[in-house]
Parts: sequence; structure tokens; C-alpha cells
Amino acid sequence: MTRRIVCIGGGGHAVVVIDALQAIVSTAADMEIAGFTDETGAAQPILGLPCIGTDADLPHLVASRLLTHYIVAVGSTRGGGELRTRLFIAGEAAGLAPLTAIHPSAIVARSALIGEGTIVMAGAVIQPRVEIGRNVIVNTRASIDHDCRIGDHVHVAPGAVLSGGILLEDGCHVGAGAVILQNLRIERGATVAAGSTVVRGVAAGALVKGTPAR
Ligand code: JB3
Repeated sequence: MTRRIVCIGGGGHAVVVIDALQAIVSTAADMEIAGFTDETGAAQPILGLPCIGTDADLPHLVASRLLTHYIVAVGSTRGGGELRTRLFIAGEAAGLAPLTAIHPSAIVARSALIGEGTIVMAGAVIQPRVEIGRNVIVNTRASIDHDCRIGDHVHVAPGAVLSGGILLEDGCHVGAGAVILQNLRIERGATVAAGSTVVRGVAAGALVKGTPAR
């Protein structure tokens, strides 16, 4: 059965999501990208892909069998990632199945587990025995080393480096180019600012920045 995919969101992050999906679909006979939804329902096409409405249109598009799968295509962490979490729940509530997407240029170890609705962007590297939850973004050229465990709704921004054995709990955001040393626990909803070097664990909901990050 052909999977008919909708991207939820139509901003900057959606451009990269759609490009990744187009690369995947170019070699997959059983997938089509139907379009994207945004807040307005009337946005200009992105990379040739049309805006097909707002999220309120999703249930009837599912009922008409025009859509089967979705991926959250909003990357910003406004509200500590609550928007991305809400959109993930809304997609499932509309009757869609979450799509897991791995860009063809990403390197994913055979023993890594990637959760539903998670996207792994171009050039990312995921090493053995990594476990990644649902609705996670592993963004462009991020690196996640052996035995890391990543919760749901996490965003690892471009070029971030996670050393081995890190626990990154639900809703965390790791900014672009940040480095986290091995075996640390980054608790639920924490934010690591771009370019930081994290050398000790981070408490739930905290924002840390700098080198060493505080
Ligand atoms: O820096 C990088 C590599 N990416 C940035 C990303 C992490 O954050 C990117 O450059 C942007 O700065 C930002 O991208 P994002 O998350 O797409 O944000 P923005 O460009 O502001 O677009 C937000 C999109 O979300 C808009 O298209 C909104 O209409 C849409 N949106 C907001 N709420 C929603 C909803 N879309 C749907 N379908 N439903 C909503 O409830």
C-alpha cells in the first residue's frame, strides 16, 4: 500500500524535512509526499510541494484515504518543545501513522533503534546501540555516539556532538554545535545552548550555556 505523507508545519524546518523526504521518495516506489499543513492553510509551495490546508483538514483527508502518514516539520523549541509535542499528538489523533525518515546520506548503525516519527537529517551519524524515541530531530551532521539513549520530542540541532552513553530525556533541545561529554544525564526539557560544552549533568528544564556549560 502506498504511504501518502503530510508534513505538519511549513516554515524553515519544513524546507529541510521536505528535501529529505524527496530524497527518500526518489528511491521508494511505495511513498508519496502529498503536501504540508501550516497555521494559515494557504502558504506558498515549498520545493514544489503544496500547502494542503490546516491541521483541521487532516481528519477528512485521512477518511478519504488521501493521507496515511505524517511527520512533524516544525523544529523550533518554542515553549520547551511543547508545540512539537502537541503536533505529534494531533497527527496521531487525526488517524495518521508517524513516519520515520532517514536521509540517504545519514549513517545509522545496524544496532541503533530509531523511534516512530523521528527524522535523521543529511550527514548525521548514529553509532551502535543508540536508542532514539519518537518525534525526535537528529539534525544536519549531528553525531550521536554509542549507547546514547534519547527520549521523545528531542531536537539535536545541526552539528551537535553527543559522546557515548548519554541519557537525553524527553523534550530536550541541544543547540547547534554543542558538545556533551560521555555518560551524562540531561534531564527532561533541558536546553543546551548552541556552541556549549556540557561537562556535568543538567537538571530538568534548565538552560545551560558556555564552556564549561553552566
Ligand atoms: O536552524 C535551523 C537548521 N532550523 C531552524 C529551525 C530549528 O527552527 C529554522 O531555520 C527556523 O528558524 C525554525 O524553523 P521552524 O520550526 O519551521 O519555524 P518557523 O520557520 O518559524 O516556521 C514555523 C512554522 O510552523 C510555520 O509554517 C507555521 O505556520 C507552522 N505552525 C505553527 N503552529 C504550525 C502550527 N503548523 C501546523 N500545521 N500546525 C500548527 O499548529
